[in-house]
Amino acid sequence: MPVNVAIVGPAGAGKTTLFDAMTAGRGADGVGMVDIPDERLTRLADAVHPAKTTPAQVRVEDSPPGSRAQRVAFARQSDVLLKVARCFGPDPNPIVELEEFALDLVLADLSSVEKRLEVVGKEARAGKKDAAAETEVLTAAKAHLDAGKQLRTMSLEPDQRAMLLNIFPVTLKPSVYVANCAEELLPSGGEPAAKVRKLGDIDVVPSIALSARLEAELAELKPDEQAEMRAGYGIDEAGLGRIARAVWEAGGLITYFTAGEPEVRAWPCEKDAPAPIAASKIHTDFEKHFIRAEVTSVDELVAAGSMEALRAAGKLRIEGREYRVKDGDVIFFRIGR
Ligand SMILES: Nc1nc2c(ncn2[C@@H]2O[C@H](COP(=O)(O)OP(=O)(O)O)[C@@H](O)[C@H]2O)c(=O)[nH]1
Ligand SMILES: [Mg+2]
Repeated sequence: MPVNVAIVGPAGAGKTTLFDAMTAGRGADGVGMVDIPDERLTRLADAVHPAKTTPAQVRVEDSPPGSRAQRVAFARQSDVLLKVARCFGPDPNPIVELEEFALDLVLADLSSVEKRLEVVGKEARAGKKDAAAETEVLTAAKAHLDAGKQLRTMSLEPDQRAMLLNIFPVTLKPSVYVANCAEELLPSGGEPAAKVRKLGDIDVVPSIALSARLEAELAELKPDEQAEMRAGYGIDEAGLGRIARAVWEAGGLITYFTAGEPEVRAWPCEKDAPAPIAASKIHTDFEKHFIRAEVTSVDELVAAGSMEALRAAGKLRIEGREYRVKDGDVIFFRIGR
C-alpha cells in the first residue's frame, strides 16, 4: 500500500497549484504519484549500473472542493496531511486559517471520542477487560480536545496511543505545514512564513516555506534551466524535495534499498519494522517465506560495486527475522518457497 498524502487547507491557499507542482502536471483527477528524491539512490545506481532505477514514491491527493465536513472526511482517509496556508496576496492570515482548520479536525475527533466513550463506558461497567484503561485514555483525550487542542500534542504511552487509534483520530495524523509564500519573499518567506514556523514549533509539526506557483513553473523546465531560475530566487534546494522529505519523516518512514543489475530501488518502510515486514514491501509472500536478510550500507556497496563482490568477500551481514531494518540499509532478502 502506498503512503497517502492529502493536500488540505482553505480555498485559494494554493493546494491545486502545489499538487500540480508536486506531480509536474502528471496527476489525473487530483491524484498522482510523486518520486522521493534521494541522493543515495543516485550513488547506488552510478556504482551498480542497473537496467532500471526506481525511486520510492508517495501517492498525493488534492482536496476536492467541498464543505468543511467534506474537508475533514477527506483528511481522515490519508496517512499524512500537507496543510497549506496562504502566505501570498492581500492580508495573508495563515495562522487563523491553520487554526480554523485544526479546530474542525478537533471537533471531528471530539465527536468520535464521545461516541466511543459511550460504548466503552458501558463495557467498563460490565467489567470487560481493558475497558477501564480505554475509558481513562478517552476521558483524558476528551478533556484535551475540549480545550481545543489536537491529540498530537497529548503525551501518550504507546499502548494508550494504540487504544486511541481505534477511533481513527485525524488530529493524531502526521502533518506538515506548507507556507505558500509570495515569490518576492523567498527564500525565507518573510513574516507570514515565520508565523507558520512558530505555530509548527508549538504544534510539533515541521513547516516548509515555498512558492507553489514558482515550483509549478520550475517543474516544467529542464534541470539546468531550473537550477538557473532557482539561483535567481536564492533557493538552492527543490522545495518539493523538502516537502517529500518532511512527509517521509513526519510519516515515520525510512528507506531501504535493493541493488541488483536488473534494478536498483528505494523502498519505503515503517520505522522499526522487522525484516520480514520490510521484505513484504517487495512482495507480500516474502513475509511468510523469509529466510534471512543479507545487509550492507550504501557506502560499502558503492565502494565494492556489487552485492556479489561483498558476498564473496564475506562482508554482507546476516540478519534474521528479529532484525529491525534501518534507514539506508541495502538488503538482499533470502526467500524460501
Ligand atoms: N502569487 C502566488 N499566487 C499563487 C501561489 N499559489 C497559488 N497561487 C494562486 O492562488 C490562486 C488559488 O490557487 P489554487 O491552487 O487553485 O488554490 P486551492 O483553492 O487551494 O486549490 C490561483 O490564482 C493561483 O494562481 C503562489 O505561490 N504565489
Ligand atoms: Mg483546488
